[in-house]
Amino acid sequence: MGAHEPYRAPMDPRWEALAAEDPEIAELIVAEERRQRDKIRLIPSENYVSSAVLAATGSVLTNKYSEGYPGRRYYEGQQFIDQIETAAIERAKSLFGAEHANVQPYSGSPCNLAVYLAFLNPGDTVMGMALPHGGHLTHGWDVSVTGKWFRPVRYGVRKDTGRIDLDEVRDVAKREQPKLIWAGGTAVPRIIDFEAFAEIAAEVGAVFATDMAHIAGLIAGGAHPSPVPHADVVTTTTHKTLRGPRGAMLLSRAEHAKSLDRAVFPGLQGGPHNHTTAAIAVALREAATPGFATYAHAVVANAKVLAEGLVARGFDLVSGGTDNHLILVDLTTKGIPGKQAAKALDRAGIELNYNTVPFDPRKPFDPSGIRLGTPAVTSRGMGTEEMGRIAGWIDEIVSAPEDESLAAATAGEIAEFCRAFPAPGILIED
Ligand code: DSN
Repeated sequence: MGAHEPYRAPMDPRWEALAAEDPEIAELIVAEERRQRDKIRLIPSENYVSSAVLAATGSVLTNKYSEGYPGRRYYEGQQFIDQIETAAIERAKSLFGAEHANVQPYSGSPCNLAVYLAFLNPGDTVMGMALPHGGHLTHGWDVSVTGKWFRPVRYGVRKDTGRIDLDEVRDVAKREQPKLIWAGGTAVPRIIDFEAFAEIAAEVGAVFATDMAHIAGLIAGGAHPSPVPHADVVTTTTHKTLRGPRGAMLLSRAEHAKSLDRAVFPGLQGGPHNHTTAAIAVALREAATPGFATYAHAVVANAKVLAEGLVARGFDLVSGGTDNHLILVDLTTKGIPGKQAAKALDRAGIELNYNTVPFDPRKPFDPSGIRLGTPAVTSRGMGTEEMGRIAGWIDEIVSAPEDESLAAATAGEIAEFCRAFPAPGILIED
């Protein structure tokens, strides 16, 4: 075990095998488990999956190839894999009310690429939210293949409100005639008017795609409006608010099923990751329970209270607050850059992102803001009372980012605080 901390394997023969075979990696995994236990994790795209989801991802399904789709495979031995993938598909369709689902995309970016391959030719125009305003790389940002091989045009938020300006969206769409319009993003704290986007897309004859990766769990739990009735295609990762494994899904109208399926396989991918498919199925079953709906509503309630706690302490929130799980803070008025704040908070036991804010004069690698959210803390049972405490800790550290003794004392206090809120899937005790 060398110089590392003492390692206590959980009572699981597979873990014991890992510890015996490769103690270096075993120790690092356990160290990460301990880190996830002892910190307040506020990265809005992260969560804690259940032990059931973890068990499925760590299963023998990783041994199996299954190119194709259930009933139409290029490999033998699919007796059980077909049933697993079919269960995942049916659960996805039922949970989100979709006519078609594809659960094979490896993750969010390849999932979004499948939309391009299904509907566009290279050089066609794609319209998405600008990355610094909260969009995603794959919605046509310059450095992404989607901005290099297609012609990107963009919309953003208004400077005075921090919210999407639908008049601007309509103007850009009419002027640029995109073939594909994206809604959704990675730093959007407000509800998106999916119906209005669909109307604009219909006016210009564009395909309307929504990337609901951040909010999929809130939608599943009934705590956020759904894009499914309005969009031609909806993409999502499965590991954010939805609380599944690292994977992705496409949902669409039946008319687009064939072209999307062909785009995923054989257009972009080979064999699906069957262990992920099984874990997606498990997560979707969990997401259909009343307990998940309670969680989804609590995520939003917690975010609102955390946002209010920050506003009360003089923080400048983009759009003034939140409707979902995510809060974007412009730290300019606090006189500290986002990265310095995020690093100081991490040392103090609070993990969040440094992030650009709309119209940010600073560079993306050293921006003006921080991005935080409540999915993970809600999954471990923290409620509105705890959000007030978290806002207080954030304020203390951001006000004294170089005070290392304060950071160390706060980290200890937070580790102790976290012990009262056992996290799903975290078994380590020492
Ligand atoms: N990496 C994701 C996020 O953190 O929002 C987006 O791809």
